[in-house]
Amino acid sequence: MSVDLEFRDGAAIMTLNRPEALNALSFAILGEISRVFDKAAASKARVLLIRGAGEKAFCAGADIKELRHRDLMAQKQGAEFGQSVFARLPSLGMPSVALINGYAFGGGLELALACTFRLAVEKAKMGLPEIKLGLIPGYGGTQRLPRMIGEARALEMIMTGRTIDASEALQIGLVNQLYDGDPIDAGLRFSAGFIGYGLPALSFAHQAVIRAGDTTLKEGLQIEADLSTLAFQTADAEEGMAAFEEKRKPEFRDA
Ligand code: CO8
Repeated sequence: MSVDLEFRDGAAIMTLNRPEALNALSFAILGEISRVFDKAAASKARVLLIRGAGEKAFCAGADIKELRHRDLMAQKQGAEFGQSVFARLPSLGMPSVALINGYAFGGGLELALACTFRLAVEKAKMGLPEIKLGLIPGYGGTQRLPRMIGEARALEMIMTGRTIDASEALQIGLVNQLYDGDPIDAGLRFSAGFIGYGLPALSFAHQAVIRAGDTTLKEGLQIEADLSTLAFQTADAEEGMAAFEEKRKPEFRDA
């Protein structure tokens, strides 16, 4: 049982490595995920790819066997802990991509929802089945899913616990793309679409879009104006605009 981290071609690759329990998220694993986030953030990686070990699952959710017989405060702290770990993703300083190679249920789907992007294999199955356990999502699902796919569809998924397949997930905008073959290769291919741009601008774009979900249009436009102004202050912006005028390829330096 571990969370592994390796680096390849500019990517930090985090693997939930507990295939015997379909990579279920014990509280210890949540702690390990947070430590891996620290290491990825301190590295020179330009994207974080997240995958599950084994053939069957990305992650089957919170470790159900750990959730029983805990008092009220422990349950609340458990939800807040998981939420706080996943909430770190948008401010890691690099985009993140969930590679959904099989089941992504409950907390596993909630981890994927907190990533910048999601790719899935054709056979992937996704859902928030907590209602079947007498529960509701606790790691951000009730908040991020409606922002991503709309309230009616999110309520249907949450209140019926229905499992959806990859093609439906693609159709409703829950995943960005389907892939086949090696997940890391697929993640790297997808990341090639943005990995060469400056990390500050990528981060500002991500922050502006994420924060839109927390606020009014008026305030959101102010956030956009502020972050756009901040982007102008970077050396990368100067380089990007100079390169346009000089008809050459820009060389961004993340500064
Ligand atoms: N937790 C613990 N163990 C799990 C989990 C899980 N979520 N999912 C699977 N496992 C274990 C099984 O117990 C089994 O172990 P064992 O061999 O020791 O019995 C092993 O993984 C393989 O699982 P299955 O034999 O069930 O494999 P199948 O291919 O038959 O079925 C499924 C796969 C459909 C994914 C099935 O395992 C399943 O339904 N799993 C549970 C999915 C689920 O309900 N997830 C939501 C969990 S709740 C949640 O995420 C709430 C988050 C917020 C909590 C906040 C509070 C702190």
